[in-house]
Amino acid sequence: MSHDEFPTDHPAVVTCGLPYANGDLHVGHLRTYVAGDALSRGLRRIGQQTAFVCGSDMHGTPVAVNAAEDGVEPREFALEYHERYAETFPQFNIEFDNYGHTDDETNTELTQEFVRSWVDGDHVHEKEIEVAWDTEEDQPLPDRFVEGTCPYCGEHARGDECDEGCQRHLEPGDIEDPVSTITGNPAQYRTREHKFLRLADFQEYLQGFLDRIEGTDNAQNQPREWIDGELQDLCITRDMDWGIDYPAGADEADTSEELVLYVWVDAPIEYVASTKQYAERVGTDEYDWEQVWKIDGDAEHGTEWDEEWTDDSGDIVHVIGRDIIQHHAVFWPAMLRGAGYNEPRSILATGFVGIDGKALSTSRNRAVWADEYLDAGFHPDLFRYYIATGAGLETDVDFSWDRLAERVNGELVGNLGNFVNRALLFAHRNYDGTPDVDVSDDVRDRIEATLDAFEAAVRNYDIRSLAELATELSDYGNEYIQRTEPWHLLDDEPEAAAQVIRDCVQIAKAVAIVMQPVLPGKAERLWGQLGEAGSVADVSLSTALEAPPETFDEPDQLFAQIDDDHIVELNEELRERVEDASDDDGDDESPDTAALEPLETERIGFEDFENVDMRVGEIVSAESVEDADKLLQLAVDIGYEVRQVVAGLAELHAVDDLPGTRVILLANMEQATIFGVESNGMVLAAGDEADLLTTHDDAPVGTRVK
Ligand code: B3M
Ligand code: ZN
Repeated sequence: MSHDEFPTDHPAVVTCGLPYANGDLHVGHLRTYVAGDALSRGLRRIGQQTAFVCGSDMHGTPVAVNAAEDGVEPREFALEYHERYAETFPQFNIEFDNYGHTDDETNTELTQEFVRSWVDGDHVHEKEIEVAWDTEEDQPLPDRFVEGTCPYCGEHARGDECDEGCQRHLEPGDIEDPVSTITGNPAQYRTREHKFLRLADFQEYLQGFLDRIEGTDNAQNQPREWIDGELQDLCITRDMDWGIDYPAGADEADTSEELVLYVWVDAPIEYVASTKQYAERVGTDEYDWEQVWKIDGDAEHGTEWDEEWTDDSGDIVHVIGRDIIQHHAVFWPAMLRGAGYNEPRSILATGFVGIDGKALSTSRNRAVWADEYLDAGFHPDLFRYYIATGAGLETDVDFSWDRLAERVNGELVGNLGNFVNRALLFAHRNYDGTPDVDVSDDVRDRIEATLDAFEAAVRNYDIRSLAELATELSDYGNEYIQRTEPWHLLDDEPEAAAQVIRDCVQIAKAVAIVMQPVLPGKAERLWGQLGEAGSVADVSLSTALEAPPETFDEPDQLFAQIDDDHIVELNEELRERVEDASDDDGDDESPDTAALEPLETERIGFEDFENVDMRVGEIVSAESVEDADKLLQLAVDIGYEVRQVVAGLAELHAVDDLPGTRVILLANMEQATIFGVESNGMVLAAGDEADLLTTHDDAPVGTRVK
């Protein structure tokens, strides 16, 4: 990794987290891939040699569990999804230079090579551990075959990750109150021999690494807490058939024969494998994958970092979802270092995507699926624009059909599309193309400023700013046309009219170039409307200042208005789907009592109840709590005072909807400090969706609930 400013004179690789080949893609997945795709297009545009690679994650229990549910072999099951993903990504203009999968030969070989290097470097050891076991089925329960309680935060968790709580990785045996997902029985523990990567060997190295990496703040800051104490060993094997075999003969112990490698061993190595496949396809003279990934020299299996290695090595940029930061910022760099590989230069961890102000939930079918979006007939670039500009990369962003229509109609149809169409139509009708005058200094300066901002946004990995450049520029163009009214100048001041139109055609050309990373399909079309030859993807940034063709045809509209009826229909479909899913869950309004918590058998006296001071309150403000995905900090007015309260509502309620909401506050709750924020009371809510308790008439704020 070098820290030279992009473009460096070394090759770079941008990777995206590998989707598990176990289900349909939805807008939550797509956010990360759009960001990775836009960044690689941006890097290329500023002259950086870049490969953009990814692949399907075929192994592990995420695939095995779902394949078993369908009664299909995991390989067959995963391959089918892999093929579907390979088709879906390009439909969103997400164009990987190589899209591989973890179950192929390149990855198998590389993965086993990595493991052998760790063994040679003495970073692997074997030990006996307790693994969860289903006694009825008489089989081990790795990872997603077991569920229980997270030992760190107490939330419901999967065997290997606290997916609903603190997002930590869990080691086999960590989970409390384990239950088999196969039979629903409480799991037993049994002793087994497993292989471990000694992460503690890399502790100091990792501290240095976290100081060096670039990218989103969450990827740099969250792991610091995780590497504070001594690092736990990482169990790299599993009792399963499906996966890459632990390399035979890598060490003396023979227990390894029945073991496969943990899915998180071979998954990130696919980043290397996919880059290698790309290089082999285009020729290693053209793209040197080893320069990107490998370190030459003696220190191959050491645990130190040497700045000198960075001089000539390539740049690795990982774009991932924020739930897998620990794997990428802690385990992965240790895995790389232990095998003599280069470290990532940057990690960009994207926030989640919500649906209509609530958390996306595939089990509740509250999701907008990739195919559904395409079937609705919308151009992929509209989604790309929406998701890239909706929030900063690491912030959660909400998707709703209403908002999509609003943003497309306002910003793409009303602003960008309107500007380029006005400019090109006027130019075509009156000058048959670009008027024969020079661009004015003001417009040249404005375009130059945009090009500088483009470079800065790419260098700062600021996808949102990058995505906003085109509409900012067209806004300027619209304002320019509006102010100068060239249609009034045509007869009396033809030179002035020609100047305005010459400028506007130039602006339209610059718009095509800067919009391309995020709106690649539409940019290509605008490029054609300008009469330009070739692809807009192939030109350099400075082409934006070169004169557009002298002649071009009459342009058509770049974007079409999304109509209300269509949106009403899509909203209705989504609502019905979510309702159907909750009916299936027994989660409707007259719930099946089996799904309810049992009634408390012990009675309390009235005095006990009197000790509980509940008040009618009103939420005055709501904001997120740093590093705590589920929490919100609320200010609740309870008449006497405004209380600061921390509540687990972040994934269930939209922050903007909360102010003004009447709630019931448990006012004499013990004070607590949660994620560093003082909480002075508790907002009452019912059920998994945090249905907030309220009043139904107008009892004033501060009234006691009795
Ligand atoms: N397959 C998907 C996830 O946990 C997982 C990513 C692997 S990246 C090397 O989001
Ligand atoms: Zn947890």
